[in-house]
Amino acid sequence: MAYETIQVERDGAVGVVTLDRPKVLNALNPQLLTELVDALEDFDRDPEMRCIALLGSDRAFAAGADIGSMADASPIQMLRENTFARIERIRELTTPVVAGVSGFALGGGCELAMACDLIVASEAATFGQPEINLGIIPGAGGTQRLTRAVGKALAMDMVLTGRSLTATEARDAGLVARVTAPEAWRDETLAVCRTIAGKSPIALQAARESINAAFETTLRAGIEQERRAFHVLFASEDQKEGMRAFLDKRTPAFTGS
Ligand code: CO8
Repeated sequence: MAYETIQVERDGAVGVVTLDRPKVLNALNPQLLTELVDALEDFDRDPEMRCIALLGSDRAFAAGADIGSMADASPIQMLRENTFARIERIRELTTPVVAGVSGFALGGGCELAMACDLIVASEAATFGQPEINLGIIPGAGGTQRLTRAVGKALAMDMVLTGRSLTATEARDAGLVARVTAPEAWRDETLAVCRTIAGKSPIALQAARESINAAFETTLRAGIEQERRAFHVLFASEDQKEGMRAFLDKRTPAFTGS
């Protein structure tokens, strides 16, 4: 498939999607969001793809929704196009998605990164929800995912004042999983993806669903869901392989069956 706003490549069992609108710091317009979701869903349908890396450039992961394409929109147009709901499709993928962030992750860019399973960031990354400066609020999950990640005090500070966090601040606050040297963010993101790609895809799916449930249900219901998922994994060949390999002192070869 030929895309105009993203680049797509394969690195073994890792699908790599790179946002590619450099002139506007990867601002997210409807075309980019459509192409991005199409590419992610294509990788997700391919059983050989075990993990997906979502990357920007050194200068910007994404500086937010494309302000030029929204400035004169009417509420009905926004409602009908519902463009930003597309990033919720990431949540429905069965393949894990790791965001690799360098430079700006602002507004919709920060929301897109937060919609991924985890974030690897360059020391030179900044995370923020500056929508308040435009007379709007985050509209793609920012008030929800940011608050769950960093807590009310910091979320209020960021969303009400528009101030950004450095990568280290974002990691310390629980938004970012790993911080790398400025030149290492892409390699580290791909290394994390390759590690994930070597695990059982069935166990990965169960793990993601269970962790996501922690944000969407009660503790008791989440623990019950986790336990059911844990029990079901004993129906998989990968569970037998994983435990046999441990006992045989060899590396397991997971097949996804
Ligand atoms: N939209 C459109 N164009 C943009 C955007 C954007 N969000 N961000 C940067 N650009 C463009 C600039 O207009 C500029 O274009 P040109 O060269 O033609 O003038 C080019 O990118 C380079 O930008 P700057 O010259 O401004 O570069 P600086 O290094 O001086 O500044 C900043 C970089 C700080 C990132 C600055 O560009 C900026 O503040 N950008 C806007 C950030 C922002 O407000 N983001 C929030 C947007 S609203 C939003 O995201 C709502 C979310 C709704 C849900 C979205 C779900 C996907």
